[in-house]
Amino acid sequence: MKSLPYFCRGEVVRGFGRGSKELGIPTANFSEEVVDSFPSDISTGIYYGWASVGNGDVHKMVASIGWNPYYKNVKKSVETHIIHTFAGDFYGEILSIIIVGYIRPEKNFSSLDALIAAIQDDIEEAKKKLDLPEHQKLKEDNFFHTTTVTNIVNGH
Ligand code: ADP
Ligand code: RBF
Ligand code: MG
Repeated sequence: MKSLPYFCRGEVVRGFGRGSKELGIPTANFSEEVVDSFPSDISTGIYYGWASVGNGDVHKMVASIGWNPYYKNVKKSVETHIIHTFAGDFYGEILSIIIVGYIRPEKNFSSLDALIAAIQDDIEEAKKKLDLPEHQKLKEDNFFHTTTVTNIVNGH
């Protein structure tokens, strides 16, 4: 995947409201425009990387890109679960992410519990991978240190 690492910024919009309620794993969704702007060589699947809300701290993240086969979505989505506990929601804020590496393809599951267990494994995998020295550099990237993150900008 030649587009990795992929730098992406956009407003956090409302999704189906399933992440927190059904799964206990909230995912910040990007708008359709941002989803449509993704390069075609970033295939659907589960990824790990870095994320920051507004001008906030940089945290580890896992992201799901695709159609959520378990839910049979018709629209492609890009959803980021930030591995950090926030005080509340941040709809309307600007989320900046760097997609660093690929974990696995999207799968269908026979139960909600199996989907949740798979996501928990993804989170553990992301935590481990992002501790590697080669990935620490991207955490410090200037992309996260622009002083005024006011506009929706795609790319670097
Ligand atoms: P939706 O379907 O609207 O995306 P979710 O249940 O997936 O709803 O919840 C996502 C929302 O939860 C995000 O848009 C954000 O405002 C909030 N949120 C709180 N903590 C986190 C987190 N650690 N990672 C991602 N989103 C979070
Ligand atoms: N949905 C699926 O249908 N299949 C998956 O394999 C899958 N893996 C995911 C992995 C991660 C790390 C995350 C954050 C989400 C994943 N989802 C998957 C998406 C999940 O169904 C979605 O976040 C909820 O439907 C809330 O929108
Ligand atoms: Mg969501």
